[in-house]
Amino acid sequence: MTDDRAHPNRSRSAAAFERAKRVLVGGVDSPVRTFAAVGGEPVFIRRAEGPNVYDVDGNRYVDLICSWGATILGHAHPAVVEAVRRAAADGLSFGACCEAEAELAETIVGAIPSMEQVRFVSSGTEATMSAIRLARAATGRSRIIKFTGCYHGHADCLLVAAGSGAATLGQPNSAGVPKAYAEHTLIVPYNALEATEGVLLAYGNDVAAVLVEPIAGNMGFVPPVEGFLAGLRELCDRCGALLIFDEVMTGFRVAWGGYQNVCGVRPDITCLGKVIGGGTPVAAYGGPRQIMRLVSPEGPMYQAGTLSGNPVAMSAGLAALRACREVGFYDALDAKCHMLTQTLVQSAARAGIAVHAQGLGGMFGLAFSDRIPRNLDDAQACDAKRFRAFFHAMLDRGVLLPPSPYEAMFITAAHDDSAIGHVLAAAEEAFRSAAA
Ligand code: HOZ
Repeated sequence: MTDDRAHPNRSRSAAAFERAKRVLVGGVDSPVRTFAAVGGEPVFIRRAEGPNVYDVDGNRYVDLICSWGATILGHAHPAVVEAVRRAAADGLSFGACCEAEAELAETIVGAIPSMEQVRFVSSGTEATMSAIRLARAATGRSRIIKFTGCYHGHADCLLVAAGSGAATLGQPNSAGVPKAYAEHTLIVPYNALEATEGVLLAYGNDVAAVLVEPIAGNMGFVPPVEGFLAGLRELCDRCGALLIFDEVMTGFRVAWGGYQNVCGVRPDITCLGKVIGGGTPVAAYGGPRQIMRLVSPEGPMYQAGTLSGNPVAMSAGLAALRACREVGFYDALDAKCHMLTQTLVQSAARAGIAVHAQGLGGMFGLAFSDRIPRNLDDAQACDAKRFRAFFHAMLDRGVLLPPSPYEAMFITAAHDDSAIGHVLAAAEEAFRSAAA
């Protein structure tokens, strides 16, 4: 680690933040970008390439945010950039049908057996919001079950006991959500199958859907315990509720298709986002034809969007998935992730810090705790103060982590030995500094 990396100059970022704060709420367009949980001010990114982002002061960071998981090939991947360039030259938006929509949908349904049809939207929030509407349309029921600490975007009924920025900023139940909307959302701790059964039995006739992140990625990285997802499937079947997997983060991120291809549990509806857009604003929901035919124009459930299926975004998504489909892509990513997480744990132990790291594919979490987190209570019991110290020590050494202990971290195919080596060398010093 060279000395010039310690205490880098970030004066232009500071000025950019001052300027932004005058006209943007809190200086940001999404609360997860503030440094509220770690202290200090956000770095402003000027450009990104491969595993790195460069701030407006010219500092380089190995990026472990990776657009919250969206960039799986690395930043500005030549194939994706070229696809975007070509598509853009033919027109940025039509608001009319284009062939790339069906092509991307074919790729998705070819990868995910539970999905026969897809509807593209522009954000994960739209995907989950629409999936719930669809479940309600399909069942004629109102209530949904969601798990504490899971985050499914910012639709009213989902901002209840929410993770991600809502947990980070202490706003798990948002202001502005009418009580009547929130009342339709029943809350259960993540990984608590018995509690889910209790709630389903109590409200069974009125539960439209159980909505779950098959790996929770908004309270760190919390995998399902053995039998949890299969148990949810069985409970939903028993009670006539639909099972919705929010794979906005895990879809094409932890494995080709998503986590459902790993765990073998088939949801009724799947939500996707992030990777399927190759870094552009694309999300989707989908499922069997028999459920999807309820969506307008075939059915009575209305949902629409000017930029849905946008030609540039579809082309970016196609280029990204084409590269991910290469043989060995996810095995290589997973091996790298495994090596990274194991070495980080050893490094923390050398500094006398208890850290649990878990990951799959290109997604992982670091929990500053002496026990493996299984739910939000466990995540909240992690040492936030130590995470803060670690975050800044890493930032000063050229590694950009999500500025919250409640977020998952990501690597990409472009995180080569040199980038991973840089992260590990920085972490060796950062753990020591956080232990002090
Ligand atoms: N969903 C992402 C966090 N887990 C970040 C997107 C955002 O809220 O800006």
